[in-house]
Amino acid sequence: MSRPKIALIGAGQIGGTLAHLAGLKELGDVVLFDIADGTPQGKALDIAESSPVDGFDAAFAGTTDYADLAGADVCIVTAGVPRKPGMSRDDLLGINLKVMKAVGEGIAEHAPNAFVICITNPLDAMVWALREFSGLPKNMVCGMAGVLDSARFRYFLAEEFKVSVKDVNAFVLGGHGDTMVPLARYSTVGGIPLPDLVKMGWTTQDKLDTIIQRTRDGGAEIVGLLKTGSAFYAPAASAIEMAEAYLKDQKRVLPCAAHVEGAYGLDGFYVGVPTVIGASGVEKVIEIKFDKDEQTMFDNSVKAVKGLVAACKEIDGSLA
Ligand code: A3D
Repeated sequence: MSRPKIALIGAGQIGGTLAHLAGLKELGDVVLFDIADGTPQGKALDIAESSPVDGFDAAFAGTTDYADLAGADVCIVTAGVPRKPGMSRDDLLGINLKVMKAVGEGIAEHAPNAFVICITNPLDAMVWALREFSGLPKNMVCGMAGVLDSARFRYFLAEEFKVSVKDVNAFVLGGHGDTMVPLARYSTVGGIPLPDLVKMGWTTQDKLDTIIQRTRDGGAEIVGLLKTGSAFYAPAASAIEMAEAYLKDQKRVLPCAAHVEGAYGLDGFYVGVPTVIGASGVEKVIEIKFDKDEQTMFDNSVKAVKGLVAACKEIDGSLA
């Protein structure tokens, strides 16, 4: 049986890290695609040369030709431009929308059976546009944001409680932006929900509020430190978790930007929700009950994403 084929569209900071992680985890053979000739080839060769040291078997190729995506089982899309200090994710919309058109058409022609994970920002609008341009089934196209936002929340909570990150679970839903919705009620340390931990006196509501705000600002904090680009290690690890769930039919419960039709009162729209990811892609959207405040935050987030989708339709008439 041949190995799965993983196509990474965009061989920049996240693309290169994705390729390295896919190799280390022996998820399959990797093709790196980019328009910057030399970058995908150079990164592919560099990672391949690390394989004898780390002892993993996988083929790595770099290309500027969409035809080399042929037969890919998974496509992870990071093509486009990242944020610089002072830029919001939404500032990237116009440039990255054009990139999604080229990428969507390339995937439709050469890898129509792939499970597609979009990372390019502004995430919720770009994954919607990528699905529209590619025409792939809606359950086979999703966006990575919730796993990353939840990982940031989990890390900050583990630091606050001085416990292992392994014992902290957290859910961040909604759009990937300033309006994201960290859900304290559904987040736990050793199975104990955060509001109970406040009642037990293990932390204070003020500290929890600060952590929630830091989670919302998590991407900007890294952009501010790096100055030349945005986060890439944690985003890559998060997308690899989703790809692995698909390739190994793990039925993982992961928050991701999924096409939601019916649930949450939405009528065909990409936004961050809890999902089950397995061999059929996004197999289920889990509808949880919000309390009043959570519902307000979620509605706010949906409104922001709808605004971005409307802006996409204005820029590219074929999407209207
Ligand atoms: P970067 O290192 O600049 O890599 C992007 C790559 O895309 C570059 O190598 C470009 O040459 C390439 N590229 C540009 N246009 C095209 C095209 N038309 N076809 C193919 N390749 C192209 O950026 P990065 O890897 O740091 O980030 C990639 C994207 O991910 C950006 O849009 C970021 O904003 C986004 N991002 C999203 C998250 C989420 O949580 C959703 C987190 C971090 C970054």
